[in-house]
Amino acid sequence: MRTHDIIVDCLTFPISTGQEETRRDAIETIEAIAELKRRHPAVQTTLGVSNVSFGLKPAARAVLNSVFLAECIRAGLDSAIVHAARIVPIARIPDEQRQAALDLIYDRRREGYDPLARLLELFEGVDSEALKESRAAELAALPLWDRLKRRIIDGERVGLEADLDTALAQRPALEIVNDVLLDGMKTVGELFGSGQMQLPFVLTSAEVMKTSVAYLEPHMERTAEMGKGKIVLATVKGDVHDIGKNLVDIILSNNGYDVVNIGIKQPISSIVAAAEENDADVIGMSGLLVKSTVVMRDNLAELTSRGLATRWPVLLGGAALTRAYVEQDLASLFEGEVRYARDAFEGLRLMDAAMAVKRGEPGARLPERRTRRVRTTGATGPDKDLEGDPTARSDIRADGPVPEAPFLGTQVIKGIPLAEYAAYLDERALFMGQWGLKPSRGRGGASYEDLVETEGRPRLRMWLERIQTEGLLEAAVVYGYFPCVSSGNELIVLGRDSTGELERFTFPRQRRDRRLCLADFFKPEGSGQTDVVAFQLATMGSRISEATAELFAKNAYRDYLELHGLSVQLAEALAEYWHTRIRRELGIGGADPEDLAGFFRVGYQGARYSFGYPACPDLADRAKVARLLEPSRIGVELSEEMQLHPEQSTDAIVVHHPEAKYFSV
Ligand code: B12
Repeated sequence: MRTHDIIVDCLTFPISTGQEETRRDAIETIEAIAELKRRHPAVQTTLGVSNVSFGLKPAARAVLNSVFLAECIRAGLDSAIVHAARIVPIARIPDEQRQAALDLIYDRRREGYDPLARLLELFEGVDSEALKESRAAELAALPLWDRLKRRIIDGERVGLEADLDTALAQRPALEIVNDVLLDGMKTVGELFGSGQMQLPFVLTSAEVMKTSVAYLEPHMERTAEMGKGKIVLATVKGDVHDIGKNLVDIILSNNGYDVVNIGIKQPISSIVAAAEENDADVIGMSGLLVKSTVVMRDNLAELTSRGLATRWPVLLGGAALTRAYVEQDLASLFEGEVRYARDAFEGLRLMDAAMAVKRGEPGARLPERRTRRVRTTGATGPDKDLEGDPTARSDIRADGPVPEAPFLGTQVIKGIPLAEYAAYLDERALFMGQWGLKPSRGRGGASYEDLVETEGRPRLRMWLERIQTEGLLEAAVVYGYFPCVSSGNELIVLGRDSTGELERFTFPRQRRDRRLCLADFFKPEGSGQTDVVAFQLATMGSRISEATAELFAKNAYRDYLELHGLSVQLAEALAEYWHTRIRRELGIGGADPEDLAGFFRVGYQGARYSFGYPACPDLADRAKVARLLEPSRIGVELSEEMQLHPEQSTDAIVVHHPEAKYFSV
């Protein structure tokens, strides 16, 4: 039996009886879980949670069970037996109830205070239904204007229209938007900025904002001073990344700005035309590719040469940019104002500042540009490490065995069931990276684990079920094995009979450290041996792209973010799964790790390098991969900009060498 197949039920007992001998039972359970996981990390644990609250009223049980479950998870609990519908998200439990439950769990009695008595008192006369209603009642008890603002902050729609009707009878629609609703969005921005609110909730707030504005719009008179300002937003030429720009659109438009979102792959001529046509106040450009940073520089140069540099302040955002590159390097070439925005909320702050400047508000200005600190000490004279032959091989072993490929040439696999690769989904990348479930900053806020439990996993289950029933995934792979040899920094891909050159890749070599280069992982030409290389290309198909675009168009912001994020992480999961399969086919899967975390740490033999990443940065190489694999057979095309369509697609070169790991050049 394998250790990780053992599941220990840690058991717990009611702490709700008031008897002295049961007071520490929850603490004992939590400590037992932690100790068991410390001594035997691979052994799994489980727990029937609700026993802890036996005898209490249902409403009090829901709170105590939820808080206890969260504490057990923190201690390392792997699984639990609970009634999911009766577990309340920690973030939604009022502070005093959560505190009383925690005090009861950890037996924090003191003179004049018994947490059990406190909990009973708090739930005096409260039943489960009442608990649900209490939040609604709390909201209803607020004065109208506070209530409307609260609705935006909490993303609470039920009863929204009635409140807006009452509001309309008292104040003009425009005033309601500007003074009340936007004030709510401002609080949302502050909560996000201080780390107390996560992206999905921000988007739910934005949805309620959008619904409110749409409801009020027919009552608004169009006046010149109506808009707070206008921005033209585009992803630059050659770049297909949409989601970041669209998030900026959502945040700005629901904070009162007019956004003209002209889409992806936009040349500067179209951006300028849209800005002129719409009489924009600001231009925003987005781009995730390294190449886009150069396109943005050219765009700024074009604005300068056309005498338009000072006409619009320019905001830039996207993964490959850095603050110093924008605010120092690009700013020094640009006669107008240019600023970097790390995220959509920084974009909002910059937009506020730019508009204040434009309105001539006293003291208004854009934030100071931030530049690099200049190094005063350091290397003088030539760097010894950089000397020598730029193609000299590293110390990578060249005498290892060559695995036998199961076939030579390519194969197409369509309709891969989700169940086969779903296990390779990197949940952390999904929840934190894509869905923005980052732990709340400050004491008492939701931890990452709380968020995963209350928001991440339930939503993930919902989406996985939905994409299955709606048939949104068309997972497919094309992959192949080819004979090959290396020559200096080059990898030469050969025809089936090991003769005739099909493609030649030139990879960069580290200029220091081990002087690694991808070519070193393959047998050198003239060694008398031919090596084998695999290429793979995985896609989620186009239906999922269409479904995400529909959600954005419908202003279903949170759903849009979640489905898009999930679809891109599933593309990664499929690629990871296929790499596992290639290792198995090559007979080198024996070193595979036992757990998923090991996979994400590349704890297996060989590595999968995606083009565009540091070891093989040249995106033009994707054309060679496309010639080798012919991905049109699975409905994938490579665009002129070297991007695969549909976007949820990824390609890679797969290396079998035991020393192959990720490295930067
Ligand atoms: C998820 C991801 C993928 C997914 C989905 C890609 C997609 N279409 O969205 C998958 C797995 C499919 C993928 C594939 C590829 N990827 Co990719 N990917 C990423 C990753 C990890 C996250 C991108 C993301 O979704 N971010 C979330 C969004 C919401 O953030 P954002 O766009 O940055 O926007 C926010 C801010 O930047 C800012 N912002 C953005 N624009 C603007 C504009 C204005 C005006 C303002 C104010 C603010 C602002 O506000 C936004 C919201 O807060 C990035 C690395 C990274 N850290 O960004 C690499 C990255 C973009 N990918 C990269 C590469 C190389 C690829 C591939 C080419 C790899 C391959 N060979 O297969 C392919 C290309 C895909 C294709 N179709 O051809 C490189 C690109 C660098 C380069 N060489 O050019 C990156 C940068 C990784 C890296 N470090 O090298 N990728």
